[in-house]
Amino acid sequence: MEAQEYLEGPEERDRQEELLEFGLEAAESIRDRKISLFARGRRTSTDAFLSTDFLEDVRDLDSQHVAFLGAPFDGGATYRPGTRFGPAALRKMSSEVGSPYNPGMGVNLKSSLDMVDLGDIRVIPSNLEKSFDQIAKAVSYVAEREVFPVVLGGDHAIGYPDVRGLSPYIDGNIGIIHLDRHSDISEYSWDERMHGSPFFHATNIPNAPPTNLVQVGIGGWAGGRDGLRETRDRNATVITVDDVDRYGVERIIEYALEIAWKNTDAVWLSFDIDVVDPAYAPGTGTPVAGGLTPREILRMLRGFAAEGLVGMEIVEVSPPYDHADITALLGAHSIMEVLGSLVVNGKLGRQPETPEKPY
Ligand SMILES: [Mn+2]
Repeated sequence: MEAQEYLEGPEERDRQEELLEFGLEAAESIRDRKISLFARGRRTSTDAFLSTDFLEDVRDLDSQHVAFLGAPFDGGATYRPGTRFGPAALRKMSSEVGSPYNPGMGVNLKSSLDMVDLGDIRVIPSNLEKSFDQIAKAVSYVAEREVFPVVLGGDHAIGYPDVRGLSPYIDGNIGIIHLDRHSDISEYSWDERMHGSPFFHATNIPNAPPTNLVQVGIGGWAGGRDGLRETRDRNATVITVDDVDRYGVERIIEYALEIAWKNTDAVWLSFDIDVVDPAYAPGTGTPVAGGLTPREILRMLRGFAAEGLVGMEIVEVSPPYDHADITALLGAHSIMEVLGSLVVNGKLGRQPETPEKPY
């Protein structure tokens, strides 16, 4: 008890107050006001995404092009958890193996984009709704500053607060391109707004109409009937893996963009890694055989980003089920593919002088 007196002296308390200011004030529903919006001091990842700068004082977010923010939350998983370690694995693989340069696309992300990593949002592991409040507030903070958010999940429950945080900062309507083997549009799973339910609640937001929701990759021996019924009743669009086989990736890109952009001012990308076949992406909680290949998904991501996006999330990367980090690697490269396409197509950052345009 004596030791505690000097170990937690005024200096320590000043530091705690400073970190609270750096990490911003938490959402209103958080009772303990010593909890900040972004985790400070206690880092959950050793590297910032793509070895970018870690922004310790979140108040310094200003005119950067891109902000990476982790949502290490897996309280929405109905069965196999582990995605709380997703942000750390994505950061690690992007920093250790990823290069910001892609000669095929003719882009160097580091010279074309000012990127920062805000670290992780302080989620409340046992409480979906409080975590939603924190995540929505964090995304709002980024969107308000017109910075492109890349949210590193976490399970797909975060899909709802991500759109909720974004929606007030879009003048008109938002379209959603949702890549997934599961439709994730039931009102509840196990009586709560878990990872099978984000798009029910997201498309209840007035400026995120379900008619602009396009779900790509749905199918296989997964998911409930409720979800598909909701999709049908709400006039959302489902494109199956069989559709991709039948019409080809190029036609699917065109069709999805047409739906997402119909009378909207912005499009949000929600990428569930389980849309990729478990042979390539085993590190996920709810794998389904017969998914897309990495080549198909990377081409699709380039195509979707070519028309511009307002932000993206990557969800369901679950390192405890991964092998040789291949799922996290694919996740990291997917994000880079989106950013590269946004740059070469003049939608974000500074274009290279002689851009190659695969799209
Ligand atoms: Mn899924």
